[in-house]
Amino acid sequence: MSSTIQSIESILVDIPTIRPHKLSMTTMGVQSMVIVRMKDSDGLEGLGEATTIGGLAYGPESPESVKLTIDTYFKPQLIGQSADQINTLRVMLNRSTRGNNLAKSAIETALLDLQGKRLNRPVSDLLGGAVQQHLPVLWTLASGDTAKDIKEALDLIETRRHCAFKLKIGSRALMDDIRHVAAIKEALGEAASVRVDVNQAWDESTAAKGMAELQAAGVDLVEQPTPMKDHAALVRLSERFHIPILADEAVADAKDMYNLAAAGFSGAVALKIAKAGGPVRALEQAAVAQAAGIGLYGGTLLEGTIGTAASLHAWSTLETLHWGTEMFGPLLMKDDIVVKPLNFHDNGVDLPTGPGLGIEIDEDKLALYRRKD
Ligand code: MUC
Ligand code: MG
Repeated sequence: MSSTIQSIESILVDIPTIRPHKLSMTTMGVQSMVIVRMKDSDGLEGLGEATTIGGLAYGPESPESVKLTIDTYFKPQLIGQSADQINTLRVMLNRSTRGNNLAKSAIETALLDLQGKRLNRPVSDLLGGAVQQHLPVLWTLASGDTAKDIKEALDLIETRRHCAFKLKIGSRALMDDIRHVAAIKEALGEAASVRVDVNQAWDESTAAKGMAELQAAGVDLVEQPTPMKDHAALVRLSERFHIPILADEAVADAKDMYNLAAAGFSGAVALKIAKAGGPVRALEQAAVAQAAGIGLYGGTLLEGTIGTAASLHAWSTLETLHWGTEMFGPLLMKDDIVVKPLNFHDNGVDLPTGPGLGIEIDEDKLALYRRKD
């Protein structure tokens, strides 16, 4: 007899960041996550996480709305169902609920963790097996201060924690941003890869000027320069410049990926389990991108360790991550709610081992950081 879902708890957790993290749409001083604890009739527990950036600044779901969606809409449908029928449960939630992919991702992650624990296999095995055990991870420089960013990067290069950097730009005047990026690229030199993320802040003509300048400065990749819904602008810019574009907000799932590729886009895509609605859906998107010759990149919404581990299990099954990953979320936070943090070293991170996600909650830390009503 298969086990059934007995209980689902969703917990809001707030952890301060190590420094202000400045993006074009918000500055983060704290990261808020929803942690899902799903128990089955055998007493096993699956963990899931949903995270976003800056409340409602980044996308239409907030941590609070994710909690409400899970508690009010998903929980009554899921309790009593077979916990191992992950595809059936995904179809059920997709039929009953439009969108809300962050909440769906947290549930799919908890189901995968539970299944892995039941079968005594890591989540990567449930997804076909890991091709790589150590994944490259970049770091985002987003203090907003050029000298501070250079110092931060040089320290990280020295300790071999990271050798690739993403700079968050788009909130200042174009040439101020360009000077900031060019100074950092010059200080770090050829050995470090420097990329930028504009988070949709430019219109197409600003993007054209910006991309020409960034190309000349030796930047490797420009992420989401223009508004997410303007696929035509991304296509035109990708035809016009040889510096590649990374599509992020423009592409949430396999269907978006197909539409953008069919419109003629070339470049790369940031896969995110949260955008797609879970690790399995993110890998469907990866398959479409691969078929269209679009480069892969393991993206984050700055998840904590649970969401980061779930993403790593998915990305580890991909043969090639052309642009590596940015799964550094736990390092941006001052503390963690797990017993054994992920092991970041040699410009990357180890895939956690053990059944399920390979992650265990630290109950004291969870009690400390959970939001008090
Ligand atoms: C984004 O848009 O890519 C990923 C890294 C980071 O610093 O912000 C996120 C979101
Ligand atoms: Mg981005």
